[in-house]
Amino acid sequence: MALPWAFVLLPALFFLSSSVTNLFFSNSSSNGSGGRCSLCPQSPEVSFCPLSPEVSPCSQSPEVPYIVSTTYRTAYHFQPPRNWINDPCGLMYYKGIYHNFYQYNPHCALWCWGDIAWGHSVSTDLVNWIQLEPVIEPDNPSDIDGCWTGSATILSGGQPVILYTGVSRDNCQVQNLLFPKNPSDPYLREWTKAGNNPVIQPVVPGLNRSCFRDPTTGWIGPDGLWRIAVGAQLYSYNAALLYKSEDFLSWTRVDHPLYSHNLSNMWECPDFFAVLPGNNSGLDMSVSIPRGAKHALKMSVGYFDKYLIGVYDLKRDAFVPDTIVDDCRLWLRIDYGDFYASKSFFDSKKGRRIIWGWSQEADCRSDDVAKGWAGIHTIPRTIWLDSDGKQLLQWPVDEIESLRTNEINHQGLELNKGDMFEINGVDTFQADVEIYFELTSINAAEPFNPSWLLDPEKHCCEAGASVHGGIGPFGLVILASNNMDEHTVVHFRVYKSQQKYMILMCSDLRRSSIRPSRYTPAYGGFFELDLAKERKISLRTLIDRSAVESFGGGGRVCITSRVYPAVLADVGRAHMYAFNNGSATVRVPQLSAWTMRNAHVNVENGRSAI
Ligand code: DQQ
Repeated sequence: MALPWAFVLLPALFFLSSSVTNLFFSNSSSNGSGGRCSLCPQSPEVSFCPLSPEVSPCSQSPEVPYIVSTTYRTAYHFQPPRNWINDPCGLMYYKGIYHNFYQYNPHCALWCWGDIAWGHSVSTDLVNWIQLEPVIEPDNPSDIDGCWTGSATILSGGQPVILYTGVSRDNCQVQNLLFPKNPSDPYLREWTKAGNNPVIQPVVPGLNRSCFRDPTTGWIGPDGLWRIAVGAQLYSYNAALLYKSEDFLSWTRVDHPLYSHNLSNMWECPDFFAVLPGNNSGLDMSVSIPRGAKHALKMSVGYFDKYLIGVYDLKRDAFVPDTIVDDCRLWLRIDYGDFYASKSFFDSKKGRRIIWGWSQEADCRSDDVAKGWAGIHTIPRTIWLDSDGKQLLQWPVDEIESLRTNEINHQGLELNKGDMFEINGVDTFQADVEIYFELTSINAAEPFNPSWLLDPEKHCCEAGASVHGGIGPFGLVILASNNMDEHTVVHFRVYKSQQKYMILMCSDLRRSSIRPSRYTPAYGGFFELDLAKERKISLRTLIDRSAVESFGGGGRVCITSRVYPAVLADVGRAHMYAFNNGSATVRVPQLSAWTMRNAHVNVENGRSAI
């Protein structure tokens, strides 16, 4: 049985070279009974469907000491100066400005029934942001209990509009429309709620009217009319319901959904977009889509953002997945970690599609109140379809590289079983690390068991970094204290499945903090790689204090994690290592790392800058 693990560094005993040391794994702290693994995965506290109207409104967050509110605050991820955020809503590029609208509680650091408004920030580079006034707050019968998630669409004449879910009394969810008061203002500071709101009511046979929300960005359908999809739970199935309109004002439901499924939980925050296999240029859904394009349908379900690849069948006006997989546990995920409610948009400035999601805190609500803030958005990622047409790839937008400084490089390292190579010279709490692992042989790959695909988190618990394998585990140990009682591991393991190779990537948080009551699972996902052709597996990890975003295999598996190491608060210094604990030697032909500077993210009073 795989035991919970702890490793202790004994450099004097296993010293190999000036910088590569041997890794000594100890399970002495294990209780041998599954220990922390039995807690993995745990459910985070916040659950959204159905939302309970009994959640009481919260009071103003108390004044907290500066140190508490800043220790785990990210330095280059998107978050407002204070209070709660969740889903990214209407993202768009308009008149030279990027806009991020988001679910926001202007009153405190908790999600509270009746409080949720739309925050608004603007940027010229997707890195530095200025916070503006919230654009909408609940003040109307059609959104009196909350202005929930929605999307922006730029209409054919260039005019932006927003559709969002309003929660009216008794948790009845409806769709509302917003217009900018002054479309010539590139900052779009003020918006007006349409007089005829709600423009879509929950009147569908069998619809649960408390599970009818999160309209997508509009696209042009086969008849030249606008289409949107809305996430819905009906008595016997879950769906992205389809609506059409000529003018975006009056909407008719199409008599069949865009797509539906009878097993999974409610589909929140659907997203529907076109992609070209092997081409990282984005496609604009409000113009005609070229031949050969495929479509991706993403839905936020359970605790993950899942997606299907298929085609938009113009005759049937419906999404048809390339492969029907009944068990939605097997659906691919945009991110295998703490990442939810993502939304993508077409960036007309650079001709790419960008996606980002919400990463919620994994500490306690009382910590959030003490910090005075909760929730971040991930780094915006370019998203496109792999050349095999089967899976989406993601990579942090290039703009984020403008924050890189103090570059360090290593070439030609060799990591034998048990080796650790310390990466020095960068700020280990704010870093961007890119590393290639080259396999010296693929013969030692262990057999793959397809049942692992059903629960990759469980397999990451069982096959942790201390469990020796054939090829792997190898990867990065980050945010490590001197005696290793705290550390986070991002690692790979290679398996052979008939003629192909399956790579497991884990982001193991089980030892990420000695503080109690954090949510510390081992996240994981699998991807396929043709190792007979390409022997290198890449890993890029962005570390930003309490946020760790990792991209494996060129963006095939992405895992976002939230960590709260005591070493960050108490010591202010941590270690970072490349390691190998598999029997096959792994080469590192290239390792680059940078310190990441602070971005200018929604600094308070920033709005005076425009
Ligand atoms: N968050 C919003 C809902 C959405 C959920 C409420 C997903 O509209 O379904 O804040 O995180």
